[in-house]
Amino acid sequence: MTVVHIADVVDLDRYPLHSPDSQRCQELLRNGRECLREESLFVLPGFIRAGAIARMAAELEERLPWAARYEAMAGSYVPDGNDWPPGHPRTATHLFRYHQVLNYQIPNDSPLRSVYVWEPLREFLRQLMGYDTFHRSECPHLALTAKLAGEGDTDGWHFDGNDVVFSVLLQAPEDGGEFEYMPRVRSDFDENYDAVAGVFAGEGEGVRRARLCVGDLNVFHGNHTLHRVSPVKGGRRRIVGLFSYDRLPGTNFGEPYISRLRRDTPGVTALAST
Ligand SMILES: O=C(O)CCC(=O)C(=O)O
Ligand SMILES: [Fe+2]
Repeated sequence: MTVVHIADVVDLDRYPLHSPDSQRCQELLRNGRECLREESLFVLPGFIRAGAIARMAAELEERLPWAARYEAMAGSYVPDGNDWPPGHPRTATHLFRYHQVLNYQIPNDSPLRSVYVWEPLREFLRQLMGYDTFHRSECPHLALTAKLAGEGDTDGWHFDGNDVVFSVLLQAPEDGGEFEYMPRVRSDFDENYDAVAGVFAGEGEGVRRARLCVGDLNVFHGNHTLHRVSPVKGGRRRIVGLFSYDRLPGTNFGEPYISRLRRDTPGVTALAST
């Protein structure tokens, strides 16, 4: 097993998260909180060093034959158990299709995992979000995961079920695969269905397009911000690493998403999930 040194993976000169009291860290926290408040998106450019990115991308591409395939028309919301009338944004479905390398398929000595389990990053993100507690997910499938999107693959419009998503783009496609989002379209108090329906209808006013850059760490408020990844074009896959944390310890994503992955992926033996 190769020993991974975090200094070879994360640009510690630019992001000295191991020195949380440093002026630089405090400045990053201040700036990050403001970006999240105003834009719902905070980008740490060049967080991962170029050499490590190449290794991460290659490692994930190697696992493509065993990756789970997700391919479904799915809704934008985590189901709430209510019957919504036809035509309501809660009943709209969009195409989601990509390969997903699951947590248990990513080796322990992977540089991607070394970033995820790096304590200073978890603590920095906790402070950034202003949470009292902040834990890595314990889901065997989705705690640390990567999506690989080839020609035509896409993430449809959706809200995430958790508060924040942390992503690192590891390989950009030739074209397409853009991250599109409508910042804070809803809040805990107002679902703003008319605006959501407007986005679905392609009216797109207020929709932003971010061309994520390889190696940047993106912190994103996905629960209140409607977002999607437009269809990838060309032969080079879009590869993104996704880190999952939660305010509660021991989180496990479980069904129904995992059973869907299992159903769409002949030959994949997924671990039993809760
Ligand atoms: O691939 C991305 O950039 C975002 C993925 C995403 O929105 C998700 O996994 O929920
Ligand atoms: Fe998302």
